[in-house]
Amino acid sequence: MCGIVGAVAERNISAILLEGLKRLEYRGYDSAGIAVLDAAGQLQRLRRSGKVAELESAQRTAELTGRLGIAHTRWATHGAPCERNAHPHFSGDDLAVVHNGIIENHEALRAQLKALGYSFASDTDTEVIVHLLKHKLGEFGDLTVALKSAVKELHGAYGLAVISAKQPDRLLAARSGSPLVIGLGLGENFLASDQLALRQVTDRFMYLEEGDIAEIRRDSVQIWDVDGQPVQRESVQYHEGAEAADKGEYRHFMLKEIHEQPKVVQRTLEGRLGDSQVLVQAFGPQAAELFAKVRNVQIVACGTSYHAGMVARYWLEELAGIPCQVEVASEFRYRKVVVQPDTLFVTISQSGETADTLAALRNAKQLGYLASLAICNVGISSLVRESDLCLLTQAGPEIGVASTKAFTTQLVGLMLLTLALGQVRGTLAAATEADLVAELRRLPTRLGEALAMDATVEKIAEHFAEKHHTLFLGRGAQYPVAMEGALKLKEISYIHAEAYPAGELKHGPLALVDADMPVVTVAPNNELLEKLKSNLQEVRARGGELIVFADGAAEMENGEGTYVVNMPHIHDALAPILYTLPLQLLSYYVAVLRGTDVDQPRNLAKSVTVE
Ligand code: HGA
Repeated sequence: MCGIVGAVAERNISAILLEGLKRLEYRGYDSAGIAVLDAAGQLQRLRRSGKVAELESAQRTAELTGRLGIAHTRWATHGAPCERNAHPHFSGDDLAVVHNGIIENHEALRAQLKALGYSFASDTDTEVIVHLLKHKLGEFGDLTVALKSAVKELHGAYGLAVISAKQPDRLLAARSGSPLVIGLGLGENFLASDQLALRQVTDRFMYLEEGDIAEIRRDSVQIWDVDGQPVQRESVQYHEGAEAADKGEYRHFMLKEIHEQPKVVQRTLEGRLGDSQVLVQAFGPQAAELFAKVRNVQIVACGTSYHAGMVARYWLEELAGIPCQVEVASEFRYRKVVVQPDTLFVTISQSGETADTLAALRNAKQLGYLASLAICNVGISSLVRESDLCLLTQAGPEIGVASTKAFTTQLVGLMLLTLALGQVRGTLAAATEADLVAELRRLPTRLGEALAMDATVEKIAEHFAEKHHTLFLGRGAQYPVAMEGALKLKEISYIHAEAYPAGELKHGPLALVDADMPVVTVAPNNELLEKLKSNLQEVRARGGELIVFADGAAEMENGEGTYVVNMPHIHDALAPILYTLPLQLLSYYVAVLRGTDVDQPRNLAKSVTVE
């Protein structure tokens, strides 16, 4: 969601801060701001509503320069997305703060601070932090000591960066519930909410942990843990992936990420497949022992990751014979859950910082689940750190807000889990596992074949450009694929799209079908095909236009109002992964035709780190 960048150096850091913001913009972007300490020792601030480009063009005129500074892209939670509410927030003219997260006791703090004479210039929860800090500074004199004391009074979630004109030698950071990473340079140091922002200046990073406070100077970094004890955090060096924030030859990150899927699926499989079996240790050293005890699976996730979980339910029950429940995290976390004995609690999240999913995991830990497992794309995330086991999806950084490669690699991870559980519990025949392992090895090639249909799908997109509503249909494990297809179309083209299990059509939604309501269907060649074909007849009989992605062997033909796209043949169990691709391409090309902001759709943000 929001992004933070900070720097303390001997050179002018304004351009570094702005470049960092651009790299973080995919996370949230209703306004942006920067504050630097200028040569005269004054804090200078520039803020703009809208995108970082607005701030950048303002900076061309204002020319803020300085060697110490902080910057922020905001995705509003408290107060409208306008310049007045954009970060950095100031107390007086010498103290500035940027904040990711939510301060839950902001109303009480605001009342206390007002009573102390502080006046507020914004409607944000964040502004209480800067005035509280100012107050503590008056009491303690030292900025670091003041911050340590101030955070004790904050309830909720925060990642903070702080600078003061009175102590211009340091950049301060505090983390609780919102990630922060220090970028280590030579004679200069940096701070960001995501290392991607800093790949332009360093490849050495130090991740802050929950409750940490850091004092970052040009030539030193000091960290205190949640108990106020000095700690050393390990530094890590990255060698590849710096190009991830670059669109390359593609017009949008989303298209680039769609086309990366054969490669990243290959990566997700690497080191996890034996000759004819899944390598159970890929889930961690204690996985085999734990998996042998599993009698149920509870999956919890949000958005696209929830759809991945829904597909996995079909797999777990059919292939591994394990009962499985799937629920959205925002519901699960507030429900009185009755836990079946020996249930494995599985979370799925691209970022591993999704607030609802993290909260669900934390609740689950009190409820007596057998163990927790995270399927996640970010190794150094809270979700991974707080789970007993994890499987990293290896999708690489995903910049497009609408998830694509994160979803398909999650599905691959969940298929590996299904096979591992079936293997360890003896519920999956060795021959079936060997068959599926061989199919998984062929999967990247099949995905490449599906993507070669790019131009065909682009043509079909023309049917949607003027439409306002669409239905997506699927049966069995293709129903969640239809849900994901509908979500993608909604997210980036703003066309209203609903997904139904095809058999439900006649129980209501058929009333909506007419010539203005295209119906998209995914139809692999499985035992549900004949039933699906009848459902499609029901649509044609009402004049509805049909777009069908079907296995070549399904023998479905183009006809009036029916457009069939023949898909490469694939093992039925892996069909949900393959059939996702044309639906991603379809929403992409519809969005391009409608001229929407594909990579940064309105009102949405990438990793949803607030409730
Ligand atoms: N609560 C702050 C920051 C919001 C945020 O972190 N969004 O992801 C605000 O509304 O400005």
